[in-house]
Amino acid sequence: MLKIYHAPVTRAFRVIWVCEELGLPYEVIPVDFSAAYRASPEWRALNPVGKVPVMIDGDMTMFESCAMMQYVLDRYGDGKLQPGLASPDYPLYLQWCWFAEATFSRPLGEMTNHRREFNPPLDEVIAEMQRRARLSMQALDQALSDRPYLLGNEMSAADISNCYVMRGYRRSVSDELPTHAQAFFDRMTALPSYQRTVAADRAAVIS
Ligand SMILES: N[C@@H](CCC(=O)N[C@@H](CS)C(=O)NCC(=O)O)C(=O)O
Repeated sequence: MLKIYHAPVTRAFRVIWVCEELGLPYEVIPVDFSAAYRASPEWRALNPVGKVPVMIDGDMTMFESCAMMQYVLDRYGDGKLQPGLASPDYPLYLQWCWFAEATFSRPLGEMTNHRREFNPPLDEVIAEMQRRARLSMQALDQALSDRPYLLGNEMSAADISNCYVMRGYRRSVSDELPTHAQAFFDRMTALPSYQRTVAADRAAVIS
């Protein structure tokens, strides 16, 4: 069974959601998110840069949440939640999957790191990161202006991945989303798989 090392609200949320949507069994292993534990040799052996998450499948260990998502889809997804290589939607799928982590998530993560490392945080750094995050949100809003999901009528893992980042945007930038992005967020978070993911995420606490 897939073992997903996770701390509440962090990035394995998207991997758990994909598993829930596929009906795939998985086990969540709560991780101590303290800087001290993440710097420990034990955790660094699993994630050499001391970040969360990590996933183990048999004798395979990997980090990077979007790579995990793609691994799960390719190995266990049976063609669900992603277009095939020959589909005209395939490049768009890659674009939005990479966008979620490489572009949209980036200023949000920098804001979190900055707040953690600098006390008080520099207002101009936070304002610049919010500006960048807003630009990404506008790009998503525009893309969703004529379609329910990023690729059209079919939901894909690109939607799951970006919706996860929208949660962070609501916490760190604004809980008011532009019209189409809000409709998308409402549609995605009404899914039973989302509700089950929220429950699994909340339960990922060290006992
Ligand atoms: N690109 C990585 C980013 C991992 C990441 O930044 N994880 C956050 C939690 S969501 C973390 O561990 N932050 C602690 C830090 O960067 O010091 C992924 O998608 O897995």
